[in-house]
Amino acid sequence: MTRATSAGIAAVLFICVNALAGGLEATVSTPAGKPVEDAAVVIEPILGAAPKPRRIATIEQRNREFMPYVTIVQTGTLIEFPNHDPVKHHIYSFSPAKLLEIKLYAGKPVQPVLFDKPGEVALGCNIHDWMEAYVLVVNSPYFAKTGRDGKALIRNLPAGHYRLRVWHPRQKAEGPQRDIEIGGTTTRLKLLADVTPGVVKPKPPVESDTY
Ligand SMILES: [Cu+2]
Repeated sequence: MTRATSAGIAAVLFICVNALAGGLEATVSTPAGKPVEDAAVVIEPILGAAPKPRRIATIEQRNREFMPYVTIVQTGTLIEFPNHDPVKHHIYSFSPAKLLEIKLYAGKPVQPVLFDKPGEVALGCNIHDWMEAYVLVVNSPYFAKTGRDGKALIRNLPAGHYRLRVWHPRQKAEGPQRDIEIGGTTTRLKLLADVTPGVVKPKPPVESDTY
């Protein structure tokens, strides 16, 4: 095969893949119609295995908070926990999907942490009670998190059958899963999540922090 022919085949394949890729734009709101931020919109392929996770995710500690508040990863993803603060953190999880403890540390822990079971993981810090973050581990690479406007966009979805779920750390109950069909265009859906309002926990001034 000449180089020109293989380049031609590659171009055709690229066009075909594009033609079969679709997207999902979901808008998540409360039953009262308020946009829900930090909701996970996840779709899992019903048939066939999902591609393996490729990236390393990061949950930073900055200004004595976890950033971000919600992280969604595919099962098998490594997460790093760099501490950018001048004080130490001591982070933990008692969640069955991932038991975790990184004892008092500064800077970047040597080893990233493998999240190898699907489920919800609640993170806290032994030193700073108000620090709170969540990881949702899912058996799919196709997910997005809603912004302040309640919108989440999942791009480049291979056409096919998927099961859709919406999750939020403060949801009163997880909504029903539903099956959706993704074609060559963007599917737009309005979804509901009944969540309790966030509570701002008291955070003492930096000067009082001796760690
Ligand atoms: Cu801390």
